[in-house]
Amino acid sequence: MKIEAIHLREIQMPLAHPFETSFGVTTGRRILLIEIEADGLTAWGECVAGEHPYFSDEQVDTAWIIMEKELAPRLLNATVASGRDCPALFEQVRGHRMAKAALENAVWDLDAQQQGIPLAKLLGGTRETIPCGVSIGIQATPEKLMDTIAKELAAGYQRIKLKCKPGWDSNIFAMVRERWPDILLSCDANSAYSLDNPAHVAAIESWDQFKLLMIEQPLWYDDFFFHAELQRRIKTDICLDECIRNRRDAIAALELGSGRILNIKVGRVGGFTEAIAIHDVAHSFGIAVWCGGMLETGIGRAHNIALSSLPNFSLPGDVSASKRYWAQDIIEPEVIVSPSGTITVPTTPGRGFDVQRDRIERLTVRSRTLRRGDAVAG
Ligand code: OSB
Ligand code: MG
Repeated sequence: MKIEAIHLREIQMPLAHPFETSFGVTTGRRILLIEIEADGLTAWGECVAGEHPYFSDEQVDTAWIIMEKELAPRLLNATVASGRDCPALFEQVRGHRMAKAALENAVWDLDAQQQGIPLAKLLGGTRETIPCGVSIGIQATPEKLMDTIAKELAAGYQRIKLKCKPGWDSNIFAMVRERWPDILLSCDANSAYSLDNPAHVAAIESWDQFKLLMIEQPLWYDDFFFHAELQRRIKTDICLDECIRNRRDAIAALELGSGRILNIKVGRVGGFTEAIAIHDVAHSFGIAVWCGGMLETGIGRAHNIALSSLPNFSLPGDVSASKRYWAQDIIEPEVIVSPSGTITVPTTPGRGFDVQRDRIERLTVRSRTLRRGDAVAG
């Protein structure tokens, strides 16, 4: 494949509901979309970098610059046989994995279209449907949270994940467990706790009573060692999110015993090639994985659905219906979840959801096109 043009654009979309985590509140998203053109086809990628460098060190504006100045020119000067060629092409650039993933994933999308097969198949997917959970942000009151959980369970979601932080944790879990003793329930701290704080350690140790499916990234975002110490002290499985950047991290963490479940986010790990490699590492350790979410539009969501169809994505992911996030999504059809809490993996060529180009145009606040021939990297 010779990519002829790469279009970068930023769209802005208000979230249907504000999303609060231990690191802050998000009310609207600034989202970078990538469109690539080759041989009469167009394919899309979504950059999951946030508005601020709070979840990871990347952010929308850094991702834009790195894509524009470094990554897109490299792709436009190369011939690639598949998305698997992108990591080597981008290797000189350190980090910036969310920026790399947006471009690499668009190449996979293009490859699937050219071959006339579903993206899920191209990635090695085997599932016809994927199990879905929801990630529920910190709410203004416990009553609001209870109402939200009731609504999501009624919609069919198979697992409830609660964002937590000191002060919005043990009391909340107790209340939820009292009303729903048996649901699949997990929590995500986004690194809000420290082993240096005895009150934090005592709190986490007390959570075994709540029979949580997992505790996601309780400690530092870049740590394996202290998560292993914590995992030895509790029965509940620790799930790692932020600290797993690549397959070597996955091996290090699983060898150390830092956790017993992995959340794979294709943006966080730099693209589908690395996501598949981490999936395979986890499988070789007998560890289950699930697909995380980053408040994506339908384009990133379609890519997450395809990835979730791989065999070792055996736990419900944070891949939920479009309407949980957006009054109106930018794809057609929107992503819907069945009453039994599943999403059907598309069987049509490529990502399986069309983009609503007019709507994307209207939401665009800046755009830039780079073409083969006039692009120089660095
Ligand atoms: O840690 O999984 C996370 C959203 C933004 C940043 C980090 C996380 C999340 C979520 C939301 O939990 C998942 C989703 O529904 O997209
Ligand atoms: Mg997380």
